[in-house]
Formats: sequence, C-alpha cells, structure tokens
Amino acid sequence: MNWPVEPSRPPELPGYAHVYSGKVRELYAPIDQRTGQASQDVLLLVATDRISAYDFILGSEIPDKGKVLTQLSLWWFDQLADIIPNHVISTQVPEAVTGRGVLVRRLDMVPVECIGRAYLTGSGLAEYRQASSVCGVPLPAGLTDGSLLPTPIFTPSTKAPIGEHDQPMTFAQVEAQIGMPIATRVRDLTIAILARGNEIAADRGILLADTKVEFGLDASRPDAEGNPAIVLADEVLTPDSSRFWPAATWAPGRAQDSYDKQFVRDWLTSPASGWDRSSGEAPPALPDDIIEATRLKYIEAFESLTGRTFA
Ligand code: PZK
Repeated sequence: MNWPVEPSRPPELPGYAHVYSGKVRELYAPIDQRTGQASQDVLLLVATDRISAYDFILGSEIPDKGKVLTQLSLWWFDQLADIIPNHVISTQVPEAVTGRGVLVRRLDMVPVECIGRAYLTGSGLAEYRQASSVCGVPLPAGLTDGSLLPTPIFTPSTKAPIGEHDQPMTFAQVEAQIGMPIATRVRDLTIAILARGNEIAADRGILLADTKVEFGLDASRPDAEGNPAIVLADEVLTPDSSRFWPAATWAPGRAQDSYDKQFVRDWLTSPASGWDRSSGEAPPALPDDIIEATRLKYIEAFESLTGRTFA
C-alpha cells in the first residue's frame, strides 16, 4: 500500500519573507536588513520538486525536478535574449535553494496566460472539436490530436486562481483587458518564443507542441518610446509550461508520448495504482521506480535540449 504523503511546505529562508505558494513553486521577498521591510522590487523564485498530474499536486516529489527546470529555464532565457529581456537578476541565492532559486525583478505582471500552439492537443483540441476554432482563431477541418497547425496560433487564457480552470480568451478580450499595443506585443512575442523554441528543439529531434509564457512590465526600464519594457518572467520552455514531443514517434491521431510525466500518468491510470481518476480522491504516492524513471526523463529533456550534462 502506498500511503499518500503531505506535499512539502515552503522552507523557511532566513532573510526572506514567504509571499506566495504556487502549485509547484514558491515566491519569497528579500528582507532589507536596515528597515526590516520586504523588498518591493526583488523576488526570490524557487522551483520545488513537487509534481502535478490530472489536476492534483501529488504527495510524492521528483528529486532534482526543481533544479532541472530552473537550469533549463535559465538556458532558454539566454537563447531568447535577442527576442526579449527577462526578469533574472542573479542565481546567487541561499544555500538551501541553490540551483532551484533565482532572484528576479519584481514586475507588474500582464494578467493574461499567453499560450502559443504549433500543434493541436489538450484544451486546444477540445475547443476545436466543439467550435472548429480555438480562442476565436478559425481552423481548417480534419485536424486531429497532434496535428501540425497551418500556422502557429496565439490562444490566450484567463489567469484563474489555484484550483480553478483557466478560460480561453479571444484576442479582442485580451485587447479589452490590457490595451491594443501590449496585447499585440505579447501575442507577437509569444509566437516568436514558440518559433525560436521549435527551431532549437528541432536540431535535437524534439517538437515543441505548445508553450505558456508570462510577461511583466518593468517601469524602471522604459523602452525607446518611454513605455515600460515588456519582460519575460516566470519559467520558460520547461516541461511544466510546454509540451515537448520526441519527433521520432510523432503520429497525429493519438495522444503523443509526453517527455516528462508519461510514467506517472500511465502508472496512476493502471490497475497497479488502485486509483480511480473519476473518484475525486487524491492520487496515491508514487512507487520508487516511477519516481526515478520520471527524474531521468526530466534530466533527459534538459540534456537533449541544452547539450549539457545535468550535474
Ligand atoms: C509572479 N507569479 C507566479 C511563480 C509562485 C507564483 N518577476 C515577477 N514579478 C512579479 N510577480 C511575479 C514575477 C515572476 N515570475 C510570478 N506570481 C507573481 C508564481 C512562482 C511561484 F508561487
């Protein structure tokens, strides 16, 4: 019997105030030693080893997952630096979060989930089957799970609180919420990031089906026209924010092999787990071999994409 365990609590970090818990990440603010006040312009972003599947945060953690994803995200920020500046200030962080923590500029976050899709799957596929369009973008008939789209599309969604589902938005709704100039720029930036990601991944035999990116405005860095610079935030092009597929086994018409969580999903839905997905019950803890196979998948994604060894 696998006993579910509690998800990890955010570690206490001396000199930092905990400000927010995400599903798999934690946000802190450095405390000014003079004033004792939490910083207004710097945050510490920490990627934990937590993993989610089927809309649950699992009781089991994947060792090194947070470090692998943080190192991958940092590598991508460099690959994208000629397209957009990013929020990273420094990787010099407390020892307790070395490799998984990054000091970042505090931005005014754009309140829209910016999603770009090159291939059709997931919620985009579900919407296409209902409406022959995704987020107001009409698509040709005959597309199936995993189809290459005629052209990459911007499919924004609302930012729902944890536990609620994001809702698709049309581009007109994004314009109404954040204004035409910024809406146009985040759309074009999302598509440019997706395209660069696919160019680089293609050389490694990997397809980038879709990705979610987050942008913020930095009033302290005005652009040429004096407007706040648009800055890439959060993590970028990781298996938690994107779908990476091995090109060799890509076959439209079925669910594709997921680069990261396939062992977890397969085990949870197998008789061995004893879990009924439709029961509403929390899933059980993962067996050690599933945890280790999943850890190796994250490392494989990092090493394949970057050409570096994960130390
Ligand atoms: C910010 N999140 C999501 C991430 C969590 C929650 N540079 C920034 N400036 C201001 N706000 C954010 C960021 C970033 N990145 C990101 N929420 C706010 C998030 C990680 C852990 F708990």
